[in-house]
Formats: sequence, structure tokens, C-alpha cells
Amino acid sequence: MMKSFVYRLSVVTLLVSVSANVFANDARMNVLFLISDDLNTSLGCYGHPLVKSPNIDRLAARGMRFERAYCQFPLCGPSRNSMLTGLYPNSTGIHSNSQIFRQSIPKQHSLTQSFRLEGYFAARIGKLYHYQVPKGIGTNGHDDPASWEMELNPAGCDRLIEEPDIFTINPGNFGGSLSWYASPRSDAEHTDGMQARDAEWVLERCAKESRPFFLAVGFYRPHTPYVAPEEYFTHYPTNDIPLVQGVKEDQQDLPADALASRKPEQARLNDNLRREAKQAYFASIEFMDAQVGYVLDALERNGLADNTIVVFTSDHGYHLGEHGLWQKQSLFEESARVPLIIAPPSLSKTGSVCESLVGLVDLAPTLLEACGVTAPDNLQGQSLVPMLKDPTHAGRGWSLTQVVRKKGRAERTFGYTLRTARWRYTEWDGGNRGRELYDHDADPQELTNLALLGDDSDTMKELSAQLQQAVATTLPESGEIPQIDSVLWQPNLTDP
Ligand SMILES: [Ca+2]
Repeated sequence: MMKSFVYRLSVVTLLVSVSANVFANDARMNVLFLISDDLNTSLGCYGHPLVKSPNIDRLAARGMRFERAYCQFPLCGPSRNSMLTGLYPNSTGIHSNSQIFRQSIPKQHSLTQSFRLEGYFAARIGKLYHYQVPKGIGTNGHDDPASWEMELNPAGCDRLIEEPDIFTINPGNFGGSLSWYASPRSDAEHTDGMQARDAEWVLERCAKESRPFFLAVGFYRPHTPYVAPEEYFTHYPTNDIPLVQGVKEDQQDLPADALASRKPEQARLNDNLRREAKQAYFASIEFMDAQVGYVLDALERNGLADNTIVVFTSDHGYHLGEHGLWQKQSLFEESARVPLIIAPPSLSKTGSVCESLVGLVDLAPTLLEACGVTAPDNLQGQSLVPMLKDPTHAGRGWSLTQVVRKKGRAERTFGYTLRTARWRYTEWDGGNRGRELYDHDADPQELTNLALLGDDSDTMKELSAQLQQAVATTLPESGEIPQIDSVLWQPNLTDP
């Protein structure tokens, strides 16, 4: 009895001491977490010359845009497990798709589980953890039930009607391969359009409740197949779309692992198909942006914007021909970099840009601190609250991204890349399978591999030591990457 009383008292004290959240007057700030799938920084607010993204741009105009944000692993499953636990992939044990951290670290509290345990209503619409796209659309995918109180999984015309009409460069496959379709159907009939309308419905309900909420909406576009209403395609005439030049020369100084994400069917691409692929990718972004706008409008219309922190991001970047690569799973800038916008209800300076090095692993500690929710004590990222208060705050100073090369647990190797304000430094299998060094001050496209030239040897030594130190921080306290248990796992909400 006494013990229980003391426990309750300490919880109350804790709530009182941390509940004054950072950016809103109300005690419990809501979270609206919007994530797009396979979206690079092809957005107006990131300076893209063609793509129209007026809704994401207006979110950036009232929040903070992070110029140098990176994923921890440029593949859906590992990136999302890392982001939603606040642990690096070496601590979740998740280095491939179709797995969930309950198979490796079952008692870890996920980001939204921490919110739930303090009374938040947490809802998921669409893809937050890994899904096979498009076949998993309309299901729970490889989800974590303990992370949510409610899940909605609509399936639209892109999944139920149009799959036979989709063009693909790899017949029979349009989830992993470049594939696209200009749909004659309206926004509201597509999966992402249905999700935006479901989000509106959830927000209407939340506006009538006193409980704070964490609403996560995971849009599927611009992941392949690039299916969007045809009107969006007309905004990107193929004649206006430039292609990457000089690929052969660029590839001369690269280790084989740097280019190993290339898929065999991409040899079938010609310049016309490359332009069509980029047109469809851009059209899918603009369509997804319109759905983001639909949700932001619903947030405002329901009077929730003044007490809700909004996040917009993507699970990793995406290649559109740079270095001869398409899609993801490389360690170049285009694959590792993500858009990241955080818009608290109040900021001292709206529309500001933060150039500090940040990662998706930083989102969990950021949102937990911003909302005054108790964080698990083993989180590995840094809170971005100091940057939100002062965009010149330097923070950790680097971001680390990792990828697997040889498959199979026994012989697998890792590539790691460290991004600092000036450099990108990459080691494949500890350097045994090659190194890369790029000077972003002189070479933002990463065309000249200074490691191969033997240049900047002091810089190489310093960066190699810094990379080793960074990698050490990605491991759990045991120092060992957790093993994956292939048996079924149980949801865990209440047994810490
Ligand atoms: Ca993805």
C-alpha cells in the first residue's frame, strides 16, 4: 500500500515537473506526424526547380525546415523501426524489410507506445512500420499493435482497380521496380486520398475529446508504382525534365559496393523512359502534397493547430539517375538525405532553416521532450528542441547512415557513411571493400571521390576515427547487435 502510494506520488511529481510542454500553453500538446514513402528532397521548399509542393511549403513557412536531415538506413523497414523506437538499426537488430523490433527487442517501448502509456490516444493511418507496397496496402503490414489504439488501412483504386494498367520496366513486378500510371480517377479514390479523408475524420473526433492525441499518417506515394491522378502528370512535361549526364565518367572512381543497389532491370531504361519515370515521380509527389494539405486544413478547421506539433518527413531519400542509380539503398546524398519539417504551435521565428546535422533517430527524443512525455532511458538520438528554439544550435555535428551489402547474416557486410557539415566519408566493410570521401564545399554532387585520389590523408584519418566513434554509439549496452527471433511475437503494452 505504502509502496503504491509512494509510486503514485512520484508519478504525479514527475507529471507536474515535465508536463509544461515547450511550445504550447496547454499541458498536453498533440502530435500530427506525417510521413511520405521514398520521398527525397524534390520539394519547392528545398529549392527543387520543377516540383510543386505548395502545402508542404506552407508547413515549412510556419515551422522549421531542416536542411541536413538524414535517415539511418536507406530502406523502409530498418529506417522506420529505427525512427519509431529512437534507436539505431544496430540496436533494433532490424537491417532488412518485413521485420518488426518485437522480434529482437520485444520489451522496448516504441515512440507512440510511450505516448500511450501516459494517456495519449495514438492512431495510425497507413504505412508507419514496414509494408510491402503495393500488395500490403489495405492490411496492417508488418505493424506493431502496441504502438496504436486505432489503425486504419484503406485501399484505393491504385491497389484494387488499376494494377493491371500500371506500366513497369520489369513485367509482373511494380513494387520494387520502376513503374507508373497516370490514373483517370480522382484524388479521393486513391489510397493516399482516402487516408487524408480518414485523418480528417479522426481529427474531428479528437477535437471533441479531452485526451491529447498522436495521429500518424503514412502516405504511400511517391513509392513505386508512381500512380497518381493524370492531372498532376500534365504539370511536368517530359520535354522539360533534365537527365543526369556524365554517369560513366562519374562511376570510374567508385568501389563496387557504392553501386551495388543497382537493379538488373534498370539496364532496360532509355532516355524516354527515364524522363517518364521522373515525370511520374514528380506527379506522385504533388499528389501526395495535396493530401498533406487536406490534413493540415482539417487540423486548422477543427481548431487543433494551436496545440499540435506537426512533423513532415520521409523514411529515406531516392535516386533519380545520379551516379547511374535509381531508387534507394545507396550511401550517396540523394539516398541518405530526407526532407524534415517540424512545426510546433509557436516558434520564435517561423520559416527558419536549421543547417545542423540531424537524423530520423532524433525524432523520438524530440517529440517526447516537446510533449513532456517520459522517454525510455536507452534512446540514442539527440533532441532537436534546442534547434527549434535556436536554429544555429550545432547539436551532435554529424549524422550516420548504414546499409547492408552482402546478404546472409554470416557473411553480411556493412557500409557506413558519416556526414558532417563539410564532408561525406564512407567505409565499406571497415574500408576493406573501399572508401569514399566527398568535399561538399567544392563538390555537392559527390562526383570526385577524394579517397581514391589519396588526397586529404589527415582529413581521412580524422573522419575514419570519427566514423568509428559514431558507429560505436549505434550499439546497445551489450555491444552486440540483437538477434532476430523468427517466431511470432506478442504485443507488449504494459509489461516494461
Ligand atoms: Ca520507403
